[in-house]
Amino acid sequence: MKILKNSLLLLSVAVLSSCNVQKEKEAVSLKDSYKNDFYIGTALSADQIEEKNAKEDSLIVKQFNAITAENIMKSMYVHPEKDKYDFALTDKFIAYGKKNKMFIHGHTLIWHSQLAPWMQKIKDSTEMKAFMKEHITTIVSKYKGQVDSWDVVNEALNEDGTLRKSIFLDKLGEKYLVDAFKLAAAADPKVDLYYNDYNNEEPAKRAGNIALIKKIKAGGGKIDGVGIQAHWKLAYPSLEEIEKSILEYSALGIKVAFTELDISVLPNPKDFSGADVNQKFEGDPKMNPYPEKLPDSVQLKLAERYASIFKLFLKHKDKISRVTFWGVHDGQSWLNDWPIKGRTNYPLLFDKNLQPKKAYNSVIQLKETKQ
Ligand code: 9MR
Repeated sequence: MKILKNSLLLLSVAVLSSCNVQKEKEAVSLKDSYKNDFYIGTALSADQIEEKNAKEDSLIVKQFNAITAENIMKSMYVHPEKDKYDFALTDKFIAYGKKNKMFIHGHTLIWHSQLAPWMQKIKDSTEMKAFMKEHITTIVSKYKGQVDSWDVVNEALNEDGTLRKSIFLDKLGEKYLVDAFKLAAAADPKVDLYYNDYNNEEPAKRAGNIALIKKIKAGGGKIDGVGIQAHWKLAYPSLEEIEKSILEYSALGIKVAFTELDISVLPNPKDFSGADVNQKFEGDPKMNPYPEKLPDSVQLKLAERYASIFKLFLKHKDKISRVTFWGVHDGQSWLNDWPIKGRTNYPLLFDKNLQPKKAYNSVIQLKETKQ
């Protein structure tokens, strides 16, 4: 009888503890695992902001504590006509972030791309100056104290580190950069202000970016951080260049954020010599090798790549404010349609069915083994 009682006891202890392990597993999330390190963010589509899919919504709320709007805050949507702003979706975005106690990042104020057609017709410096002042002041003031950080200027640099010949540079000269930061700071003195770009971990562009940040500071602009977009590949950029970037940017006394992280696993047209991007490759099976499923071997490579990147981020967590993924799950990624339309890419931590991938486990495990 006693033996039976003891074995029953042992059995129930075992069942209970395996339930606990299961519960713990379910409770684990990116945002909780990294809560003492940096924010873990995601970019939201319009549908996600409107909570159209309950499953996606619970995944977002469970895993992430920072949000960026993937598109709806860009000029063409928010300021479609000279005298008309459309804040319907941006208001919802802010409300969503507040409701879920998330860090809210504003993307983006001054960007040459996704401009409204009327903006592209701005003809001289007077008009451009007036536009910048009105646009930045209106948007930043409206969300003063609600948006936590802004991308004030996005993608102003060429790959060689020189200034991109954008409509802003064309009409105003390089002073537009410091002016943009001054205008944003005047509208909300407490919000964090960022310069955001891609490939700015590469040496030449990084040097240009550092010079730019110094100029903004020297000109009296307030700049609090640099956004490294981090649209990366399995093999590029090297961890060395990423680490150098973290160190060199933070030596300027600013925060470093990784703002649009994703890792493409597909071949790049540029890998094929003499290749023109686009059309030519559409529908070419060689360029879309995994239309149904990512092979385990590549899944593993992606997991290893993510683990090594997050290991580096953790090493420098005192310098990193936020790591944001460019999308919630693979199904919504812009990389399914760029640089070639209609491919199936696998760049994020959750698959198109919202299931965590090996890469998710590797990022979580890094914290479990560390603590
Ligand atoms: O992910 C965005 C995609 O849905 C848009 O069509 C595209 C338009 O330019 O912008 C994408 O987001 C970009 C971001 O705003 C700035 N950095 C590069 C991102 C990927 O292109």
